[in-house]
Amino acid sequence: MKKIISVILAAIMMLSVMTIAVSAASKPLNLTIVTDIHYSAPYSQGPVVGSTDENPWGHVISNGKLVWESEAIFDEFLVQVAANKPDYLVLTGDNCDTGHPDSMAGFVERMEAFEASTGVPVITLIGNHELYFEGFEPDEWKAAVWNLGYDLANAIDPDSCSFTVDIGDDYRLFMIDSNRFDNDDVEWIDAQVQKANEDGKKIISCTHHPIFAHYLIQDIAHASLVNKDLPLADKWIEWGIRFNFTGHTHELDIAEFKNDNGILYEIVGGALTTYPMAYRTVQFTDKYVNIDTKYIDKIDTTKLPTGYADEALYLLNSNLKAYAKKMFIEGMVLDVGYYVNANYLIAQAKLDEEKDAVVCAALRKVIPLVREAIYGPLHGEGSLSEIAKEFNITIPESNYKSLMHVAANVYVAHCAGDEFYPPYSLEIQTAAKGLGATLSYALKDVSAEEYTAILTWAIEKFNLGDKIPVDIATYAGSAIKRAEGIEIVIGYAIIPLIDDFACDRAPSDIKTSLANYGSSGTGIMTLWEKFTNFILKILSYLTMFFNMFKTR
Ligand SMILES: [Ca+2]
Ligand SMILES: [Ca+2]
Ligand SMILES: [Ca+2]
Ligand SMILES: [Fe+2]
Repeated sequence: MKKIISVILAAIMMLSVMTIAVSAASKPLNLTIVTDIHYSAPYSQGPVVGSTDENPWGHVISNGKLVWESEAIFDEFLVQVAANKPDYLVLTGDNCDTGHPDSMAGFVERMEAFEASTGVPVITLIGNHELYFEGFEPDEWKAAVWNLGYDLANAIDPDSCSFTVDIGDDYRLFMIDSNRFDNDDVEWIDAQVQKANEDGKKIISCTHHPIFAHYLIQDIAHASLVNKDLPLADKWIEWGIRFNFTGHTHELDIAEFKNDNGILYEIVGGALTTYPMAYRTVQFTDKYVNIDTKYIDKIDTTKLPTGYADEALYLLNSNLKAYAKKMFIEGMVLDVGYYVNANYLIAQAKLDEEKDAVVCAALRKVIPLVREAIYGPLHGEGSLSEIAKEFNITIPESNYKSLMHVAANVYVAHCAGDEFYPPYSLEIQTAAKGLGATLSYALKDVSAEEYTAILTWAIEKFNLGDKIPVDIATYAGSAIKRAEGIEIVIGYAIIPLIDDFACDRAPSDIKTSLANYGSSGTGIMTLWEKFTNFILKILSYLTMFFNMFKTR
C-alpha cells in the first residue's frame, strides 16, 4: 500500500513539474501564409479563349498563371485552410490579378465569409498587381479591405498601405507596403520598431517584394526587389527583425542574409495559381520556427468556365499538377519569346532609331540568331549542336528538343524549390555550352564597334556600371569571338551564374526549422542542411574545375 501511495505521489509530483514546464513555454503560434493568388474574376467567368484542338495550351498567359482556374483554386485553398484552422491567415499580396472591381469584390466577399465561418482572422497586404487597372490610393485600398487586417491594426501608416497587428501573445506582425518604397517608409518602420521594443513584442514582417537578391543578378533581372537601391537587408538586421515573408517572384525559396550583426531569413512563397500551387504553414514555438509547404492537388472542375480543348480539359481533370506544369512551361516559352524579339527590345528600351542607330542595327542582326539558337532543334540536322561544333563546343547528347526546353526545366525546378542541378549535371552542362554556342553564333558577324555599343547600352540600361566594368565586358566579348576563349567564359561566367540559380542554398525551401528569437545559431534541421549543402558545393566545384581542365 505504501508502495502504491509513493508511486501515486511520485506521479503527481512528476505531473506537476511537467505542467510547470509546459506552462513556462508559450503556446505555439500557427499561421497559414499564402501569396500571389492572382485571383481573376473576369478570366474565371470565361469562356476560355485560345485553347484549340491544334494548340490546347493556347490560352496560356504571361508567367503561366492559371487565371482561368484561379477561382476554383482559390476556393479549394479556403477549404483546406478552414480544415487546418490556423490562428491567422496572412496574405502577402497579388491576391487579385488586377484591381478589377469584380476581382476585388469576389476576393473581399470570400475572405469575409471565410472569417465569419471559421473565426480565423485574415490579414492581407497589397501587392503590385492590385495597382493594375485603376490603381489604389492608400486610403482607397484601406477602405476596400478594411476588415482584412486594418480592423485589427495597432498602427497604420497614413502615407502608405503599411500597418502593424499584434498576433499571439508575443508577436507584432509588420505588413509593409513595398510598392514605391523609399526613405519615408524606412522612417515609419523605424518608429514602429521602437514601439514594438517598448511593448516587448517580437517582430515578424511581410513585404510583397523580396528584400534581398536570392541568387546572383536577381536584383537586375527584373523589378524583383522592394528597393534595390536601399541596403534593406542590413536595415532589417539593424531593426532586429529575423523573419520576412514575401512573394512576387513566384518561386518557393527560403534564403538567409547574414552580416556581422545578425541574420535575416526571407521566406518566399510560390504563387498559389502557378505550378506547383503552394502555400506555407508556419509555426512559431519558443525555440523554432517550423515552416512547411502545402499544395493544391485537386480542384472542383465543374466550377471551371467553358471553352477548353479536350486535351487540356482531360489533363485538368486527371492530373492538375501536370496541367499546371505544362502551362508554366508554355508561359515561359511565351515570355522569353517577347524578349527574343529585336523590335520588342528596341521599343521596351525606348531606343531611338536615329540616335541609337548602331545599337538598333546590331540588335536586329543578333536577336534573330539568338532566337534561332534557343528555339531551334538541339540535336540533329541544322541543330544548335552542329552550330556549336563550329566553335569547338560539344553539347552533350540528350532527349531535350531545344535549349529553351532545357532552360524551362531548370526554371521550373528553381520555382518549385530545393532545386538541385549541379554544374556537372546534363542540364547545366547543356545549358552552359548551349548558351556559349548561342553567344558565339549570335556575335559572329558583329563588329567590335557594334559589340561595344550593345554592351554599353546594356550596362547603362540595367544599371550594371558598378558590377561590370565596360573594359572587362569588352574583353569577355573578344574572348567569346576567339574560339579558344569560350571555354573560359562558360566555366567562369556562365556556369557560376546558372549554378547559383539551379542549386539551392540552405535552408531548405520546402520544409525547414529556423532558430526563433532567443535561440542562437541555427535550427536543428538547418545545421544538417548546411552540412550537406557544404559537401555538395565542394563536390560541384571540384567537378566543374575537373571538367574544365579536361576539355582544355
Ligand atoms: Ca477581420
Ligand atoms: Ca531555391
Ligand atoms: Ca533555400
Ligand atoms: Fe505575382
